[in-house]
Amino acid sequence: GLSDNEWQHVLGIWAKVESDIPAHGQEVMIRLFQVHPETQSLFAKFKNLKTADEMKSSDELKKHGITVLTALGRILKQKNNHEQELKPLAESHATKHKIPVKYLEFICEIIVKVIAEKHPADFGADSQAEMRKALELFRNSMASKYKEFGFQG
Ligand code: BLA
Repeated sequence: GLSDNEWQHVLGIWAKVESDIPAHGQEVMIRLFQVHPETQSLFAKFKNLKTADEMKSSDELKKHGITVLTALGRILKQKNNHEQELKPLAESHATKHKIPVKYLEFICEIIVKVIAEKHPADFGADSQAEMRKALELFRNSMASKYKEFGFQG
């Protein structure tokens, strides 16, 4: 897990994300689809969105970005004790959406990049490393819960 000090830094940065969840979420989803187009095909409701402009004007996509970052924020706030918060998410992602762990890696790396671009003064190399560590913890727990739900991920 992370130390108290590391969690304090991670949640301090997350407070900046929360200053505008819709904008951060939108940017994360658009970037994910552009850098890793294969991820877009997992979403029946986003398959029709072709250009960045179409993505930007989609209320559904904006809503999904909010859902993603809100859920992730809740999990991060549990620090090293996210089991209860994470379980339903792992279940839906293992049994219903079937999202490979690799794609979780993709989105986590994009989240770090988007935060770095939007908050360059507050999110230097050390902070980025702490955030990556927190996101890795999240992913590892997802991966091990996936297996409990019979999905190899
Ligand atoms: C749906 N994804 C959801 C939901 C939540 C999240 C809370 C709705 C509730 C549920 O179905 O469990 C949460 N999504 C997240 C989080 C991340 C995220 C915390 O991306 C990242 C930190 N889910 C993924 C990834 C993909 C994904 C990497 O984690 C795709 C590359 C897909 N999530 C996905 C899909 C749905 C979903 C396809 C259903 C969307 C819908 O049709 O409403």
